[in-house]
This record gives sequence, C-alpha cells and structure tokens, in this order.
Amino acid sequence: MPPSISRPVAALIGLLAVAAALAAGHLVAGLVGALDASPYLAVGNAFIDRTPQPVQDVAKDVFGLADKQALLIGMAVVIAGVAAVAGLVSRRRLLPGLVVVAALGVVGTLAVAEQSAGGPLPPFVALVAGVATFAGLHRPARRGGRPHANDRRTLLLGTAGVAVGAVGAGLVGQSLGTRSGIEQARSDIGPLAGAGTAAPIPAGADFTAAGTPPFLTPNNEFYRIDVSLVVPRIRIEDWSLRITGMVRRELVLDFDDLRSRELVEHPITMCCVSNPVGGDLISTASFLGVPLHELLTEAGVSPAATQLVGRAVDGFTVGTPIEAVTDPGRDALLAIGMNGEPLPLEHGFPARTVVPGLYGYVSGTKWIIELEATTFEAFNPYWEVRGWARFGPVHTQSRIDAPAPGARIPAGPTTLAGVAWAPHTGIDAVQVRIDGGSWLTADLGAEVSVDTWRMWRLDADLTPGRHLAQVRAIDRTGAVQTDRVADVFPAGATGWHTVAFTAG
Ligand SMILES: Nc1nc2c(c(=O)[nH]1)N[C@H]1C(S)=C(S)[C@@H](COP(=O)(O)O)O[C@H]1N2
Ligand SMILES: [Mo]
Repeated sequence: MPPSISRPVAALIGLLAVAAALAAGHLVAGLVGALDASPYLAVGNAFIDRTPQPVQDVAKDVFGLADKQALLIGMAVVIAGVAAVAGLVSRRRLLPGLVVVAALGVVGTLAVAEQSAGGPLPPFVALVAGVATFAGLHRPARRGGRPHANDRRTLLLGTAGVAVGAVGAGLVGQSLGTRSGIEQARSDIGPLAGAGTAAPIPAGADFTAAGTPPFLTPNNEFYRIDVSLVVPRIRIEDWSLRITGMVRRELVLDFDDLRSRELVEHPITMCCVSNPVGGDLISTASFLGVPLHELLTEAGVSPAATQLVGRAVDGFTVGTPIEAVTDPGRDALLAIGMNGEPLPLEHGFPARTVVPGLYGYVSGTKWIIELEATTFEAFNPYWEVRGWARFGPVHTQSRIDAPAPGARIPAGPTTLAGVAWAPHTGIDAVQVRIDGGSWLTADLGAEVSVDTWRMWRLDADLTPGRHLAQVRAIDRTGAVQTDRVADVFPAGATGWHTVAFTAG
C-alpha cells in the first residue's frame, strides 16, 4: 500500500491547486485585457444568467446592492469545498483528485467560452496551473511520511510558494484588468459642449435640511444595476454605435460624431423596476446627449417598427416601445454626459440611452453598441426572457425619508419629508396621513420638469408615543397613487410607503 497523505495536508493541496488555477486564470485575463475571461468571474456571470428570478429576488432582499460580493464569496466557499474534496480523494493515488481539478478546469473553460470574447488562453492556463500544482505538491506530500526528509522541505516550500504566488498573480491580474488607461481617456475628454445648458435647478427643488436627498444625485451615489460582475471598459477609439434593422439607412456613429453634434442637457429621474416601495433604486441626474428621435429620423425608421432594441458589450439587451424614442416631445437621449462629466464607467461609458418615464431595464442601455429598430414579436430582451414585464412604465410612487423607519424623534413640532415621482407625467400633489387620520396636503418642492422627481415636506405636531405615517402621490392627470400592494416582480412595486416611528 502506498503511504497515505494526512487529511489536512491532502485538503490543503487541493485548495492550493485550485487557488493557483484561478489566480493564473485571473492573471492571464488581466494580461489579455479581458477580465471577464477570468474563469472565476466567468463562472459567476454564468451563474447569474441561470439564477431563477425568485432566487435573485431573495438575494437582493438579503444582500441588497452587495449581492455581487455575496455571490463571489459564496462561490469561493463552494469551490473551496470541491477543492478540498479533490485533495481528500487523492490521499493515496494522484489520479482521482487530478480528475476533480481538471473537471473544475473544464467548467471554467466552458463558462469563459460562454461569457467572454477574451479567448481560451486564461482558462487554459488556469487548467494547466491547477493540474501541475496538484501533481507537483502531491508527489512530495505522498513521500513526506517516509525517510526522505527533503520531501517535507519541498512540500513546505512548495505550499508556501504556491500560496504567495497565487495571491500575487490574482492581484496583478486584477490591477492589469482594471488599469487599461480608460479613466485617463475619460478625463482627457474634457468639457463637453452643451454641458450646463439645462435650466438651473431652482433653490427649493429639494428639502435636504428636512431629510430629502439632493435634487441631483451625485454620480458616485447614483444607484447602479449591472448584470455583469465586471464593469465593461470600452476604449473610445474602439467604440462605435450602429443603428440597424428596420431603417432606410444604417448609421454608424463614433464618439467624435456624437460629441460634435448639438448636445442637449436634461435632468431625468431614473428608476429600477426592482425598487421596492420605500426603496432607493431611484436617482436623478442631468444627462447630456443627442436626442434619440433625431438619430432615428436620420436613419429613417420604418413605421412598421414597434420596438427599439439596445445591445451592450456585456450581452445585456433592452427593448423600448418605439413611440417613446421617436416622440420629439419626450427627451429620450443617447447620453454621453452625466452631471457635467463624461458618463462614469459604471453608468455606461462612453454612451448609454436614457428615456424618461420607463424603468431602466426597458430604456437605459449602458455601454451601448447597437440600436436595432424591430418588432416586439421579433426579439425578447434580457429581463423579459426572465419573466419581467414587456412594458415598463414607472409607477407613480412616493417615499417617506424622514422620519426613518423605527426612528425615535422628539415629540412636538416636526417636519416629515420625502420624494414623489410620476416620471413623464408629473406630480401635482402629495398627501400624508398620520395614524390613519385624514390626508394632509404636503408642501411640494419647485418643479424642475415632468421627467423628474419632486420633493415634499409636511409640518406636524406629534404626541408622545408610536406613530405610523403614510404617503401617497397624485399625478398630473389627477390619478391617485394606488394602494394596491404589488411586488417588484414582474412590473414594479406599488402600494403606499408606511413608516412606523416613535415620538417622545
Ligand atoms: N449594459 C447594461 N445596461 C443596463 C443594465 C446592465 O446590467 N447592463 N442594467 C439595466 C437596469 S436593470 C437599470 S435599472 C439601469 C440602471 O442604470 P444605472 O446603473 O446607471 O443606474 O441600467 C440598465 N441598463
Ligand atoms: Mo433595473
């Protein structure tokens, strides 16, 4: 019988082999400038694509915007478990564990092939590194119990070397993959003509002193929803946008074509369909860009087209009702600027679409590379394939920001405050009631446009004790925000935001 490797050492060998593989893959992905070809990230992205909607909802509820980090950590735990098993099944013979390590390598290779255009080199190097490390550590470990004192030393140095090397390779890959000079290129763009031409936001458009958010959301606080684990990094010189499909002539536009056009600037409130009642997946920015209707008129969209499909480099697709983007009365933009700067990388650099009044998943293609005029029958976009509604008008909604849920505030005079929105319709009134009493009319912030949110505040005199505040909005058509409670899936949440707090 060959000597058997102790359990802890066997598990450690499995772990180190897989860590070396993933680190090597990450390093090569960084070297080839396609971090999404890192086997670890590609497996994560493949997993996201296959996660059923209810599971995604639970993940969002539990982890909120840290759901991506939670996924990466969860994957690490599972992979570590499989890696330890690879070691443990090879305590006597090399082959069984080697097969497990190679199988992980194959999974990584398939995931990269599906998720990335970065080519097979990163997962191939990962597979080779994993198998070689496993075999390389297994040999001295197996003989370590025997009189060859050298083998113990070899094993010790080998494990330490692999551990240090893996951490180093992973870090270098990460920094290479995220370096690539794109931030520099973005800041080199300089001021965009037309930035600052939107009417100034009037004082009194927000009530930050009473607890509302600022009217314009700073770019680094603007909510973010990405399907991919890797923020796409597009070099401007490689980028162009094609307008295709049911058009008289296809257009191809590069960044200089766009920035040399007449750019318009509009503050627009964007909202995610996954925003729960009372949630904060809603933000407002001043977007700068080319009106979509101009581009579509130039391309000559066929009257038979019903859907405009946006395609992005991350594989994401968006389907927008064509009338929302051909209507000159709706400020739908192909945006290249946000709050006076070029679009941040996270928000779609170098260009994205923004359409007032529609949830982001049916209107806002970030990192866009193609707009195709087509029909609803001909194409089903990313989230619609996963069961979300075909049309995504933003529901009229309102939120209480102060007091916060569960807050304890002094009894007596106080000011309640929050926001309301009915994008592309406008807010006419906000009403608040306390402890089920009669509806009181709140003061409204100055209106900036029908396409943006509107802040509200209400002075109240609170008796000591527990209280319940509720809010509802009334839109420009006179419609009162519905009290019917609906979940975010499949068409966006509805219902009145209710906050319990204590005074005294
Ligand atoms: N390419 C691409 N575009 C995308 C997404 C994405 O994951 N990839 N997410 C969409 C969703 S669901 C929303 S709500 C908005 C969010 O835009 P933001 O991250 O700039 O707030 O972008 C939309 N456009
Ligand atoms: Mo979204």
